[in-house]
Amino acid sequence: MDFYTNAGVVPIGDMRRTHFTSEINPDNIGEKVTLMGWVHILRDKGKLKFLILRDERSTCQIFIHQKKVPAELFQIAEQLKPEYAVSVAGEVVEAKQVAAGAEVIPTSIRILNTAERLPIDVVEGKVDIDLDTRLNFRILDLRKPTINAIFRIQHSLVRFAREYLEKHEFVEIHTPKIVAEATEGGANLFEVKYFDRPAYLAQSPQFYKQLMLLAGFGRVFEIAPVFRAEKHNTRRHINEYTSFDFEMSWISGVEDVMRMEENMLHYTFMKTKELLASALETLGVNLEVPDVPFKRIKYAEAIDLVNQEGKDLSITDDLDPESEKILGEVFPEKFGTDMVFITHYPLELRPAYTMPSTTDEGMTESFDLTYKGMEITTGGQRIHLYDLLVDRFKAKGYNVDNFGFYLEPFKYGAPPHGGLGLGVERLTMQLLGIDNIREATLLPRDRDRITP
Ligand code: AMO
Repeated sequence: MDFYTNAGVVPIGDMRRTHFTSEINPDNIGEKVTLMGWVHILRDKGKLKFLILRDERSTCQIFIHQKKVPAELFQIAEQLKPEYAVSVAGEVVEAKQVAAGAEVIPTSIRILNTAERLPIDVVEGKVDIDLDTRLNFRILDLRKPTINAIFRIQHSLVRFAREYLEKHEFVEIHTPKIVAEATEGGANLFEVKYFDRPAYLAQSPQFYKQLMLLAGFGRVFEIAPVFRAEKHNTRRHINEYTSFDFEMSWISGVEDVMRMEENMLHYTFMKTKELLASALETLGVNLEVPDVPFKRIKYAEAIDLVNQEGKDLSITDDLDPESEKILGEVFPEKFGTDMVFITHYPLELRPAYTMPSTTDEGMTESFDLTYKGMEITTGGQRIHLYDLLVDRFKAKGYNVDNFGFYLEPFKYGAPPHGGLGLGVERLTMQLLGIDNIREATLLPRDRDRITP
């Protein structure tokens, strides 16, 4: 078949994009430009056609007046349909009636590819479609500027958090995702068939990031997928998420870890606010940058606060989603902030590797960071002393023989250390005020979904 026999479809070897749609403004009036993008909206008024062309940056109006363009071009314009991929060459002219203040009068339009009738709208706000249908057609869904903007913000969050850590001597590492043991407890582990023995998908890079400190790296970080066999579909859990982990040696206590995180997030928020202003505007989000230091309260105080609001939790109970929500309302009222560290969790609620507290009996040198009423980070000081570590593993009921690869290296001068794991999707959803974590996940994996 000849790919180029469709009317208007021609080879593209002789054309180059010169501008993004976002660059069509009064500064460029009189310039000859070539744009490439999708037919976002086509307002057809017979002899006058207004083509809104969309590319990865923005949109731009192409004004096609039958009397002012070649007949052949007008014929091509008549064939255009939503989401056709096109290139448009023409001249920038002033257009006071459009937001950009300029539009393009085309001298040539080429159809680079046609599009079938769309199963979901790519133009915002036309019809409300349910999330499940949108996720079925996620690739088209992501073409919507407001959906696309979520992931530009997510990229910015990861980019500047990474930048901050790199400035502070952290080394990026890549650790195995096929592992022999659970790091966070056995309940939500995915088993995989690994040749003739069982293996698991990593729930966290926990053991390996710690071991890399024992290997002499000083400070490490990793941004990678982790897997949790969560049994329930909730708005805050997915089965594969992106974990932003860091781990640092030679700390004098868990405070050092919290300080690193709050400064990292402050930097990340500031940079995102400054450099992604237009994506934030597309999403209608006014990003408030929390002051540093973030507020800190102890777990016992958090339990008191939720109990004052009518709950009946004991110190060893987990903060359930309802309690987190209560705290999300109480924190701004009481402390004037929605970014709060909760510290000193009880031993019962923390994994075996967590350093017991020397000041608060039965508690740990650990923390969660809550943002707008949701946990976004867990972290803490780790046990670096071999004997204590083995005791804690036994106390949690583990067979220490299975953890030799992790425990053994602690015999050889492990440095005091600590670190944290931050959920990238949760950070994104809370920052943007998104209700369901799937919206902040490019291609979500949940109990019912493993495609697209
Ligand atoms: P934890 O299990 O609390 O700690 O996870 C750390 C952070 O990961 C995010 N998160 C999730 N996000 C989406 N879907 C899920 N199912 C999900 N589960 C967790 C949350 C959470 O705060 N190894 C420790 C971290 C550490 O101490 O370094 C750990 O994994 O944002």
